[in-house]
Amino acid sequence: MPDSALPLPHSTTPVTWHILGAGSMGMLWATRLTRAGLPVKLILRNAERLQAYEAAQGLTLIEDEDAQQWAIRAQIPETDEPIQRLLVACKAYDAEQAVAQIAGRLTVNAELILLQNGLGSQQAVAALVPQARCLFASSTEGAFRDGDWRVVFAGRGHTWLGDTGQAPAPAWLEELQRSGIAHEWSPNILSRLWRKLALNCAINPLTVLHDCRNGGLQAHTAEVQTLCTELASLLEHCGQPEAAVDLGLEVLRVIQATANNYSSMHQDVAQRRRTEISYLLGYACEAAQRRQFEVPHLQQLHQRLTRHLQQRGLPCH
Ligand code: NAD
Ligand code: KPL
Repeated sequence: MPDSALPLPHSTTPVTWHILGAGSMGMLWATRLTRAGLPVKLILRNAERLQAYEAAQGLTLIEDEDAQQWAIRAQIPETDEPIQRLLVACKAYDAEQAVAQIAGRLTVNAELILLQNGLGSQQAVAALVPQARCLFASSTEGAFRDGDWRVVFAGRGHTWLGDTGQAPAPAWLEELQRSGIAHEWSPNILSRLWRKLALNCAINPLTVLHDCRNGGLQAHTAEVQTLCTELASLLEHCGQPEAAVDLGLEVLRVIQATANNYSSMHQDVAQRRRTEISYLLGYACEAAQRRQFEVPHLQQLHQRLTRHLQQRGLPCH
């Protein structure tokens, strides 16, 4: 057989990672994927943000006090280019609307990775794009912005990814490995998300109401444990018994291990940013109501937090 008739080697052009939302988590993923040589494109809110980004000439990742800038390509939602793989890195309250803006660009085999904390936004996005495969993620990594287009990798952690449809893990998880993004495929991602939601419900609102670091809750353990007991019953009632196991113990462990930190909700309130309350405490209370399951302490906590936010002129949803 002449050379020209040999089959061509299988083409392995990597799929572009489109990243919707260039905030803390979006930048953290974008810079690490780029560093590994993978194609990445940021989707920014509008032409004004794109212009500001272009003036900055890239994203800066600060890791172990070392800052490196990465010139990653960026575009606006209206760009006429198909999207096959999309990391949704907006806050829970922005995710649905942000995905709606680019829904027309998704290919038939598109995959979305939803990085939002809490629950509720993922289901809303999945319902919006039923043709796409939506993977849910839960992350314990920590990052914050110390300036426009700059992200500080503040806490090493782990990201669990999974498919509520029980489909197998995608082959591109290898790209996360190559990028140094610590991760694991989770066959029961909903259980992980519920567990994290319960942890956040037991800790974050109380740190706001008592205006304290996580460790400050050591002075309120009875209140924390009452919430944990109610949350554990709710998890069992919602078909998530695994997520309920030793919840109270883990909450106390997290309070101790993160004693010096301010919870993410405390930081949001201190910086007068909108919180993700509706996707944490709000979601838990609604789930209970749908099942006519009584959660008086969670409901009272939700009301206290709502009042607290209203009094400070912050959104309470
Ligand atoms: P962030 O506010 O830093 O970033 C969100 C970004 O999305 C912002 O830049 C915003 O402008 C952008 N955005 C919103 N709507 C958009 C739209 N329509 N088009 C384009 N961009 C849009 O938030 P974050 O801290 O990165 O958090 C993202 C999610 O990850 C949250 O649900 C959060 O709870 C979760 N999370 C964050 C951390 C962390 O350490 N930051 C850790 C674990 C989980
Ligand atoms: O995840 C957290 C947060 O602050 O959002 C912890 C540290 C677990 C407290 O709930």
